[in-house]
Amino acid sequence: MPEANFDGLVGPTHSYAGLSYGNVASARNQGAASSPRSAALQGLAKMEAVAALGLVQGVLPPHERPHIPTLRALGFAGSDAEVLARVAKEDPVLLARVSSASAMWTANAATVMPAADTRDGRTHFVAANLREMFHRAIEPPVTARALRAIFADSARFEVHDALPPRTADDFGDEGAANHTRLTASAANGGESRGVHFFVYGASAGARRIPARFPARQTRSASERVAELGGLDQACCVFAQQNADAIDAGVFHNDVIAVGNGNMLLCHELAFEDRSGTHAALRRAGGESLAIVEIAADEVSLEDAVRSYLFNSQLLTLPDGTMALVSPWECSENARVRAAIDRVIADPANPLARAIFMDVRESMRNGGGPACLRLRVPMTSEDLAAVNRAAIVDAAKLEELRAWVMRRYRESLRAEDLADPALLRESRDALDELTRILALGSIYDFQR
Ligand code: SUG
Repeated sequence: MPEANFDGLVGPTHSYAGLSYGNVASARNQGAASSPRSAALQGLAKMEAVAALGLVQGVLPPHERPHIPTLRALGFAGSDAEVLARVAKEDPVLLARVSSASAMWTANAATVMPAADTRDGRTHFVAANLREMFHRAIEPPVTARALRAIFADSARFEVHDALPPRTADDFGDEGAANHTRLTASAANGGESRGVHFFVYGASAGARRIPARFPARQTRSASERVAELGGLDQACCVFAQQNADAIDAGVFHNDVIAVGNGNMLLCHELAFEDRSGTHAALRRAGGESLAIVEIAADEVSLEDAVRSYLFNSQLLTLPDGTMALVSPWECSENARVRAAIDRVIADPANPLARAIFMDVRESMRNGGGPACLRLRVPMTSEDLAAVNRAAIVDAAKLEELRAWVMRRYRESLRAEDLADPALLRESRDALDELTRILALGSIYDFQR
């Protein structure tokens, strides 16, 4: 069975607050009006398109925002409305931070290590601590609760809490956005054994680190994640991301490389040690691995970041061929489009087709198709143990679309985040969603 994709449903407070330093789209769109409703519908349309390819498509819920418990922990007191009024007046940036719908990018929810590869024969999820950005660092507890509500069978699944953010060493972890599982053939599901490729931006012994923007993932975090999952060292490859790429806006590895099955599609400037990284992958992955590289004179780093070519989803279809689900922006850039056509035409790799999707609301915050999904390789027995209410079919998609149309605002501006009605609307929406997805009480306001 090909791996399943769990997409993040965009939350009712989706906004553009310029919160992520080093993410050029987030900075560029700071202050623009957003459309939570369009954003959520675009996400649902992508889920529908992937499900229509014959793949298992799941959904992960948005988080409760604005997150009042964080504000109370910072000393804001009174009724919820008073807390909102005070923070809006004293610290509007903090209000934007606790209101971000950033949990939609579920590639940052966790790292997934499937049963076929782990010591105890169970699938392990390690929630990402996302400690580099305050607005994201408040996600892990609810992410872990949501994953536990969906992957509840402890005989098959274990969901670990996020790594403690700072100890003697620095454990910044951004989840699957810096982790790629490769297999010996296009078969990427839970039956195949995999090689785990961890890409970090900083490590104690790094020769170079980015000069301008933060390196969010550390090597020590990747190593702890692999250990928690119970991976054999022999099936792990650790590599440093190119510092210049981070400084050009590649804040996660999944903005410069995407791998699936026996194919890795990457930019020439993805890794600090290009040939050493390729050689290590070939040693671990074997001769069947197709490393498809895009040269800088074919697609510049700037075009890669603008189009989000490498944030396409690379999917194995039920017939064993691969498809690329790319952002619409890739089809609008002639050089990027030509590069995709070249790779499809090349018989030396399994890519057979590309599909272009409109996820512009997410793209404006630096989140493409691959950011919006968490991959979970499973066997059909694993799938039978998953909470089925979180798997989408035509009826569930219709129900979710109707829920969005009823509950989400058409447009949102920064000043709306202080509106107590928005908080109420969001909680009511999420309360209903936990019933639609049979999640139980995962939100603080429900406990
Ligand atoms: O963490 N943007 C997200 C985008 C995450 C993309 N994920 C992957 N590459 N896997 C981030 O930078 C911007 C929010 C704002 O500015 O309002 C934001 O959080």
